[in-house]
Amino acid sequence: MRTTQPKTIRLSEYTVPAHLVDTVDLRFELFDDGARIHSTLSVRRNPESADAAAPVTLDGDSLKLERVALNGEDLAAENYEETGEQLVIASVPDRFELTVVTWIEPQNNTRLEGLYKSSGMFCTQCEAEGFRCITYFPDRPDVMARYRTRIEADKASCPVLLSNGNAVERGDLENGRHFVTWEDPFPKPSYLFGLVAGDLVEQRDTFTTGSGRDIDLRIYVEPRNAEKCDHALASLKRAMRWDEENYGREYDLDIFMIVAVDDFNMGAMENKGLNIFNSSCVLASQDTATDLAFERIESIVAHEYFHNWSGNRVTCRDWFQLSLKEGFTVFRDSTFSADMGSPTVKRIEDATLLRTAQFAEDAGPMAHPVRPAAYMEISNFYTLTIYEKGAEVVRMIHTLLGPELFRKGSDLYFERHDGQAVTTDDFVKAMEDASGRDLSQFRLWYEQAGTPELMVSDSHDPEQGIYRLTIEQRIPDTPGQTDKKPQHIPFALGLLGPDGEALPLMQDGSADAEGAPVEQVLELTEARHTFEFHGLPSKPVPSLLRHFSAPVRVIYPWSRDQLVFLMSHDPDGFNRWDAGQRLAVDVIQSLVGAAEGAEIEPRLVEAYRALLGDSTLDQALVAKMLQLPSEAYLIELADSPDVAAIHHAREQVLQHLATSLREELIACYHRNSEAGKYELTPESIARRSLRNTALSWLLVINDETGRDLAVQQFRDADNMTDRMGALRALVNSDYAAERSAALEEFYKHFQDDPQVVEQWFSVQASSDRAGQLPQINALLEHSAFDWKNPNKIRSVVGVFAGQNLAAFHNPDGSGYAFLADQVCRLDDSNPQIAARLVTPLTRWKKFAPAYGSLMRESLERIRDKSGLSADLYEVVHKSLG
Ligand code: 0A1
Ligand code: ZN
Repeated sequence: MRTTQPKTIRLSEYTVPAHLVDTVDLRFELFDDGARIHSTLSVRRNPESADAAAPVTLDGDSLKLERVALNGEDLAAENYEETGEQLVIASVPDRFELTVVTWIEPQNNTRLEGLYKSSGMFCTQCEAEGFRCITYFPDRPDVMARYRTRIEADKASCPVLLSNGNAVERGDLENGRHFVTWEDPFPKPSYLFGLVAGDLVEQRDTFTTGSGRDIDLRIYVEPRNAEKCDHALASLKRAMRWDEENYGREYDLDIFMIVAVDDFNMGAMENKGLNIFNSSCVLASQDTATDLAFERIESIVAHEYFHNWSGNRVTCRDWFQLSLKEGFTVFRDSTFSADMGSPTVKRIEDATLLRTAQFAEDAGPMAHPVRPAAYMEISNFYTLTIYEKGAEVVRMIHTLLGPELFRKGSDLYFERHDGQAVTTDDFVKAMEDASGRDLSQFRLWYEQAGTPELMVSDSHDPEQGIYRLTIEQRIPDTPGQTDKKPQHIPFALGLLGPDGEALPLMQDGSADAEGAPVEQVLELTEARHTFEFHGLPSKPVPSLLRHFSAPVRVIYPWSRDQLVFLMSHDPDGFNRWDAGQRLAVDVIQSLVGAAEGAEIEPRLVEAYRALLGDSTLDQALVAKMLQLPSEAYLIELADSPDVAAIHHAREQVLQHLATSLREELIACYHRNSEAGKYELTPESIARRSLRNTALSWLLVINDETGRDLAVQQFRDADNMTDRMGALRALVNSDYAAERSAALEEFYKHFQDDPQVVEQWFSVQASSDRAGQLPQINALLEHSAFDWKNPNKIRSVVGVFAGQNLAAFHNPDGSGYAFLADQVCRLDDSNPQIAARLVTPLTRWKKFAPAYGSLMRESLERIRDKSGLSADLYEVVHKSLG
């Protein structure tokens, strides 16, 4: 058991750094058995620090210190203090040059923080606090310096040596070694430092900026992946152009590099000029990546690129401000993806993630504001709240200001703070100053945790033709926060007449219907508002919170008739989809715990029948509308959910739909299967999605025609979306022989491709047929499984606990015990991953007591593990507390 509690870091205790660093001169000597890092810093006292006599304090983690020198003179051990976490030198002049030499062992670094080895190459991950695992340094984002980095390594095993900025010198050394020196002219915090050394091939392209500068673009990969870079390169160029056109932001160095690494804790990292990517977020080919993977790669490449301005040129003052860069950058990449494809579909995807997973986080024990006030381990705060809710907050500012004023605000923000480390408040201030709007109440979105609930009620006065809409807001208590103030919420509204026509919104009785808008953004600022709409002889159907205009829950007593009506008439595509989801949720919920054979709403079947036959609607939207709400979402919506009952109810609805619509599904499959060249256009993607949904539904009812189509599609597919669609359908069916044959053949064919093997693991781990615990344990024993590789761990353990919910929540508690075992095992090698994986258990209070108490027991077992990491300590104690 961990006896010491990790220290809590508080925003209220922020003080400016006592010392600043202007330049950093690094020399990396890389060897097979370790690395020596020589670092020379030019340090000066910070005139803004209140503590004029403060010692110089540098952070370090797992370092072997070989030398400390001040202005070139070695310091004797009594002149500095080395604690486990810091190097402190008490007596220093106002300006000095500090040299530190450290020795580290990248080959034994399984935490994947700092400098480590992945598939034989050296690479770094320094956000948030990894730089201190390389050398002693004031490792905080408000210390910005200019870096010069010399890398020395064996020329045969590490022909490629990369770091931030521009390569300024290279040459050969003795003993078959060589070096390259890189210089980054832009001051940056240490978390943006990057280094790569290995045997890599490069794919090159160029981009000409709006002002006519040619930028050298390079993607570095292992030789076997050379053919999988085109999509990322094309995505990068689209992102570069988009940022110029939409934010006026040009790239600022002469070279932009991306490197793919197999072992990576997160998706990717925006190191200045040298983005490092998890291989799964950059490599793609028609044969190996699904449409979803292609879309994901485009958005992550854009995300990391956009950080060059929102994150790098303007960075965070401290880690409480993380959403300053992440929320804004997610908003930017999400708008970019919307522009590249279907905005409605992108909005549906974003809202689904938010409502399923971020709302759950906001209602759980780790709930925190977009700008947290305290943390123990910052790695635990790379959350959906910081990223996704943070992006929603920026989106709401965009909605409130409108596109022109928002652009004025972002221009002002970049201009005012270029080269600085700033706060979310500085961001909001720039938006206020540029627009003249008062966002003081809006700032509560950054300070208060929890998902606001809007209780909506309405009434109609036929005599006066007035429709009244009352909206009350309530923000639930979250850990450490009660009695919250009302927030400023943009609420987009439309009203529909009996034939589905959009009605003019007249809040004033004397207004003229002609000029009245048919959609309006109501601004909620009070706990309760009543809005009146005039000139309405009959009661309209309200279309509430269009486009999901705020990250809130809407509670309104929709009738099933109203939902069916909105599903086919709402001009807002998002709300059409939402009405379908609400109808399906209502139908499934009514079956939870109902007697076997209870009637399933015929209007749901008819609505889906209409959808399957509608070729006039955007097919990408139809494909989304056909997806039933996920089990995770149904669980999130329920109080005290009984997982088995929810799973069963959803299955019943799915089987009923598939049985009733069998003919339509087969027709839909064939209609969307016209032979044709594989394309990555929105239309082709929608077709593949529709036919694979149809296939999966047919196999849910073990339909023989469906089985034959799946077997044939699996064999003949010319792309991974179709091959995986067929495999998934078979794996989730009761056709055991076809399932095993397909799994075996798939593995045989793709066993040398780690990213495809990860998909192969996931499809099994997520399946209630192929992913029961004995099979999951067998996957962990599989020769392709690797406990050191986060992707493999996520694709089996993470997918099982996060997506195979009926199996994970097995009433005997075996799923929980399994997860606890894996988390404990991982905590010793990679605490960041362990602390992420434990998330499903932390929600124990939400579940029906029979589940909750077993979840709690597993959490307690983790709590009692000896040598618990700070990462896991924080998550486990906060969720048990
Ligand atoms: N800043 C990166 C994500 C990232 C965060 C933390 C990491 O290690 C703890 C690694 C990457 C992004 O937003 O893409
Ligand atoms: Zn980011």
